[in-house]
Amino acid sequence: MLTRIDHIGIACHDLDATVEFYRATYGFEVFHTEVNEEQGVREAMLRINGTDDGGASYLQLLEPVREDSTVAKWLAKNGEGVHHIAFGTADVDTEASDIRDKGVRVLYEEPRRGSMGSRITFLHPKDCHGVLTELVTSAAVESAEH
Ligand code: V0V
Ligand code: CO
Repeated sequence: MLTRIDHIGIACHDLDATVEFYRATYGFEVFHTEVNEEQGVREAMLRINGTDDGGASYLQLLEPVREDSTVAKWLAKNGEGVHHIAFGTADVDTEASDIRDKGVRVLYEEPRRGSMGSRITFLHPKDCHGVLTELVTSAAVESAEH
């Protein structure tokens, strides 16, 4: 079951300037930042509905750290904007395999490391009516179950 919108990924050229826009305009603060070398991004997570009940969601601001990264390629073609949406689930492995069985291309054989220790995979946008779709199991869910 997909139970929530975990985050919306937004590609930007200048992470610091984009963080400042979201702070000055909406009052959103940075909850977490990291560099994900494998994905080729520097990211800031801005938490929304910031209660501790696990129901929070995030804006994930993404700046490429390599010219050959997926986000750099996307920015060169499209400019800044919404890059992907991510649905939260307690079990990314089962969701990914169920969705693969429906004929949708799941990009990774096994989920990979995502933001804040989560496990993530992606569905091909061409199989999802133009939306790059991520499935994510947060580290909090992982540690509660294992
Ligand atoms: C590409 N396309 C997209 C798209 N990226 N459509 C909607 N949204 C996107 N973000 C379309 C593109 O316009 C082309 O359509 C077609 O797909 C092929 O694209 P391409 O430019 O040739 O690029 P590819 O095929 O080399 O790569 C596209 C895929 C790649 C989706 C395979 O971006 C990928 O592997 N993405 C998953 C990883 C990722 O995005 N990581 C960054 C976020 P036309 O022109 O042929 O019609 S990392 C993250 O979210 C983390 C760490 C986290 O949440 O924790
Ligand atoms: Co993401």
